[in-house]
Amino acid sequence: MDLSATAIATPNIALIKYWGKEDEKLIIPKNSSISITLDESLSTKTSVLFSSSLKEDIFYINGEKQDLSNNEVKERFNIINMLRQEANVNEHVAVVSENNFPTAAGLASSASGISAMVFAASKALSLNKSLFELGIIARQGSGSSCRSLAGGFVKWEKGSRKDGLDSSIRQIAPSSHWPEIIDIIAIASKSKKKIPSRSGMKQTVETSILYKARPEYAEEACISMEKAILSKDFESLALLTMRDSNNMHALMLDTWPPIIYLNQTSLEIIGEIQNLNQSMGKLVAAYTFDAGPNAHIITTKEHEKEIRNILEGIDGVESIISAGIGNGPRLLGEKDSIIEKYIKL
Ligand code: 2P0
Repeated sequence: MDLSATAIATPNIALIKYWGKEDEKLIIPKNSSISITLDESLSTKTSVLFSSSLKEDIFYINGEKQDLSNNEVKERFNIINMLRQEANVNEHVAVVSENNFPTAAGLASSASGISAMVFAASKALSLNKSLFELGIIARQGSGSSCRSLAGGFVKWEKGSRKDGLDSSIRQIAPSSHWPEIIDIIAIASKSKKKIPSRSGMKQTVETSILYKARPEYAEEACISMEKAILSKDFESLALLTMRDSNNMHALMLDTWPPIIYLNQTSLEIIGEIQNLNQSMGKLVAAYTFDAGPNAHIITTKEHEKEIRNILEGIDGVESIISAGIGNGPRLLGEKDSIIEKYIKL
């Protein structure tokens, strides 16, 4: 019996970040986080096939066969086993995934990849799961991926249960609530990051002196951010976003040995966005950086041209991608399957 599905999912950009785990194994975060799910300007397409004609589990990302005996890959892929067990399916699985943007360059490819995989696998297995339930599974593959399961503005609640069953997502508002918002991404390096987020955040929690203050502050920042989103208060959103990015990167620097993701280009972008806001007499744009040097400039459509011009003039900006707010994952048809592109059945 063949069970298959193909889905598209997109990355999310966190305005209030996740950087530290309460439970390493279950991936329960130290604090809640809030993000915007991006539209399909950046996307991951994933096909999943459970079939008795497969002799082993197979996993491809961008045409590269993944080593399922590698611990990191195994940990992430385990979410397929969770779903397979729940559906009482014993067949082997093929998972094939393609990104239309650089993998592991701080553009959250794991978030769109894992959310597309969970979404497609649950559909292939006809598991009728709510977003909240899917979020609990996706979170265990990669924390931030759960936020890509819903569109618009999304909160990942840290929850309070030891088993993590209340640590999942809630949509604050759909994309239609504030469609003017965009994310202008300045690629400041396409190379793979040196320190993976997973080990980086562990090091920060273990060694940073300043980290102790983060969980409480970030929880409050989430409450303020939700209010700013619901009332479409851009200046509050911008201030909270920039301060949270600064906070996280300060903690990274305070980690021992220090973790530095920002480069000279990133710092220049911070300065230019500060200059722009100052010259406008109000906050019209906010910078935020994940585990990499690429800048995400959160702004509204009316400022896109001006900000692109500024970014184009900065040394080291390799390319610029604009993305709007997206609607979350969607299912594609059978003819869109990419399984046979890489696997002979
Ligand atoms: C975020 N990042 O909130 C933060 C900001 C990077 C910086 O979530 O260990 O790949 O798989 O749960 O989700 C990246 O970490 O880490 C991340 P795991 P994940 O978007």
